[in-house]
This record gives sequence, C-alpha cells and structure tokens, in this order.
Amino acid sequence: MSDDEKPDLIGQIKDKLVRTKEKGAEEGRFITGRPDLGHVNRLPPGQKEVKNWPVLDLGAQPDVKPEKWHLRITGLVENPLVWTLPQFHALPQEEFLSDIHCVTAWSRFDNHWQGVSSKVLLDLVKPKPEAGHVVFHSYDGYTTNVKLSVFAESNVLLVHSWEGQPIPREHGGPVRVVIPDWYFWKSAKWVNRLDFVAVDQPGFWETRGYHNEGDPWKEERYS
Ligand SMILES: Nc1nc2c(c(=O)[nH]1)N[C@H]1C(S)=C(S)[C@@H](COP(=O)(O)O)O[C@H]1N2
Ligand SMILES: [Mo]
Repeated sequence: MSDDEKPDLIGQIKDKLVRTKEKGAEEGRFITGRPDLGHVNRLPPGQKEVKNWPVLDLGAQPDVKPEKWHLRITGLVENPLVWTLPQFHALPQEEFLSDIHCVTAWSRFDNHWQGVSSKVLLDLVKPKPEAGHVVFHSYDGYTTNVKLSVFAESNVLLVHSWEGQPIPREHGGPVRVVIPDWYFWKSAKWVNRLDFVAVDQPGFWETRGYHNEGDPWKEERYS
C-alpha cells in the first residue's frame, strides 16, 4: 500500500473512536444506576472486579419448573395478583445494563438484563399509601426487604434473561429480582412473592448481621 492510500488512516481511527464513544453514550441510556460515575469510578470502595459470575445462596437451589413458576403480589396494594410465566412475559419488557456489587467484595460490570421493571408492576398493583416497604419471598425460603422508594427506582427489574439467555437455575431462574444500586443480597433469586408492608421486616441476612439497607458506595455491609 502506498502512502497516498493511507492519508485517511488517522481519520478512520478517529471516526472509529467517535463511533465507539457514541455507542457508549447510547448504551449509557440503559445505565440508570450511576451514569455520572460511569467512567470515573464504577468500583465501590472495598470491591474487586471479576469477569465470571460467582454463585452465592443458602445452598439449596430450588428447581422451579417454568410451568410451575408464579409470582404473587400481596399485602398493602389495591390490586393483589398472581402471574404465571406466560403472563409475566406478556407484560411490557425492558432491558438494562447494570453492575453487580456483592457484599463478599466482588463486582461484575455491564450485566445485560431483560425483564419487567418495578414501575410496570407498581402501576398495575397500586400500593396503598401505608405501604412503605417491600419484602421479597423466594422458593428456597430466602427473604429480603427494601424500602418501597428503593424498589421503585427506574433500574429495578424482575428479570428472566441475562446476556440474552434465560437466567440459569443457579442464578435464580426462572425469575429473580435485580436491584443494582444495592449490594446483591437484596436481589432475591427464585422470587415467588412480593409482600407490600407498612412496617419494615428485615429479611434472612438482615436479621443475621447484614445492614438493613446496603448501599455499596457507603459500604453498608454489616450492622
Ligand atoms: N432466593 C435467594 N436469593 C438470594 C440468595 C439466596 O440465598 N436465596 N442469596 C443472595 C446473595 S447473599 C447474593 S450475593 C446473591 C447472589 O446471586 P448470584 O448467585 O446470582 O451471584 O443472591 C442473593 N439472592
Ligand atoms: Mo451475597
């Protein structure tokens, strides 16, 4: 290749760089967690980035057959309901990229989730004014609690897919919760009931020494 065929090389590289940054900006629309921190520091204090996805749970991974799965919404709501998996898939779907921060000090960036947003759920069930907290109940007996305001964040999803594939059983399939702004113990796997309550009910780990909230940026690990 002669030199006059290359004068555009820098231009091409610049174009590519711009396209990459544009793509990043587009993808950034899906990162509603902390976009402001996206490129500055996405690793909360005391965390290490991992590329794999560790499995953590109480040891028993329930085998919830898709045709048996259901989600019940109970407690202080105008419209209590039960969803089967086909009904859940028929709801408006959303995709998000978000980071996982586990209290055991690993973080995994840019997980691509698909599922139903908490907003869609809240619009349908309509929490009563007294409802201040949500307690997640799972098929393995696990429970965890968040304030209703935390559940209502726009990046909170009930997910059925990760990286375009159904969530594997060990990671909480058919459906798990993802609350990206909190440590991952708040993201219930194998979820089967959301209970809206007036008085906070600390869950499995919250009654065993974990913090009641769990903001990784404040290192709310243990209480
Ligand atoms: N149902 C259920 N959900 C759960 C747990 C559990 O034991 N049971 N463990 C929690 C904890 S402590 C963590 S760190 C994450 C781990 O999710 P992962 O195994 O998909 O990484 O799930 C959370 N959700
Ligand atoms: Mo955890």
